[in-house]
Amino acid sequence: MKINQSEISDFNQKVVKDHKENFDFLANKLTNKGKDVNSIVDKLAAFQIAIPSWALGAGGTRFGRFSFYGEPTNLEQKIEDIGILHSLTQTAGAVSLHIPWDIPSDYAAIKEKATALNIKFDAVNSNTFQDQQGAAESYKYGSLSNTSKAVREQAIQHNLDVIKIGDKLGSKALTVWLADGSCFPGQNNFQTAFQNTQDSLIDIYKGLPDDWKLLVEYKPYEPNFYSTVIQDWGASLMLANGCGDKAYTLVDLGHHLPNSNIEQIVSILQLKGKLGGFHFNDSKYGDDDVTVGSIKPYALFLIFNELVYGMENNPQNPDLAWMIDASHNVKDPLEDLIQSLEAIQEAYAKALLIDQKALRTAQLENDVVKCQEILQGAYRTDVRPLLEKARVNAGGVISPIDAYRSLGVREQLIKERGKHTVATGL
Ligand code: PSV
Ligand code: MN
Repeated sequence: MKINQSEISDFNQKVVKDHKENFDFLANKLTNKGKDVNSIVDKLAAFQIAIPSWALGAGGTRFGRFSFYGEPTNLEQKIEDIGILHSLTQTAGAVSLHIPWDIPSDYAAIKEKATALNIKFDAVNSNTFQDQQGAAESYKYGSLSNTSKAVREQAIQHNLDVIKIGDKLGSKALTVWLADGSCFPGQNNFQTAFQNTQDSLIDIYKGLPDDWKLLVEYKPYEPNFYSTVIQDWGASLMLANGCGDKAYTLVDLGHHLPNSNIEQIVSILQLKGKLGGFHFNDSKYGDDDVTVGSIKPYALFLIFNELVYGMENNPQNPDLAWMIDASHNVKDPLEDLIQSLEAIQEAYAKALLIDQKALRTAQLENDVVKCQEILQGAYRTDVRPLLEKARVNAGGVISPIDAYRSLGVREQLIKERGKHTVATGL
């Protein structure tokens, strides 16, 4: 299924009057405060977020999975789904492949499909947290950190293969997330596990094309519950530094212990030029992977405040690979992704409204109350008309969820694909 431009214009026609009134009202207010509204709208339109290839089907928990009708069954259909998201929102212009879940069978055809839908191939993700059918070695006791050289070599080779796959598609980064760790005290020698991981990552790094990045993701626990080899940003940064200039830390919002100050982590990594990628989701307890902004939108805004500061003041930090890393059991995955995309853009827009100069002055004067007023003043602004404008300018719809429903997208997908289809992934 493909949404065409006339369906988008017909939909927009119905709601454009409301949008215009709301936008003009907000644009006037912001202009009076000295904001350059057009430049904010342009920045929003330029901000593209990759959709992971595994998030288009219904997510699951370790207790079960309830499938959703009309799920995509192959990579072509997954790209089509991202095409739908992108034509509605104009913010999902990239896909992040998880290998081996989504190895293209026909590279030329998949590239052609993606190009036609204006979708780029962002970071590719390796998977050494599951055993693959027919594999000689098992990752039960770890992959890049394993005490067995044969297991480490298999895991290294897998990552090198993933780079090759990504290279054929135009990707420029490899994301490595390891489940490696231990479930019981005494099970692992921490130093050996860490050193093995470093050595393995260096071997992978050696196979990285010159214009690629290696993104090292961290996570404190799960699936291992006593220790994880790359447990936090410090471990990730040490490993990245041990590899070289093209290796960076990747922050996933759900990969922190409760109450961690993620905005501070993000800020310091940018200062050091070492923040390479970002996975969006939200959580209440752990790595819950629920819709972005559904639980802690203010925390997301504070993180974006630091990201915006870094993007404007830290030329030593490269452009980031942005990806949504969320999926669960109860929503239509496409509606869920639309909500996540909207929440990301909203937090970004609010962060762009922060008067950085006034904030800096208030900080220098230790005017704590003023600092809070500046942040919360931006946060309390309803920026949705700016998002609508950015979408319309780029050829998208004013309100994506409403359009998705009124165009009957899911019904159409069920008609095309059938009810009982299952997507690859977790
Ligand atoms: C691990 O929890 C993670 O965040 C990694 O990014 C994986 O690639 C992804 O989720 C999918 O399992
Ligand atoms: Mn992640």
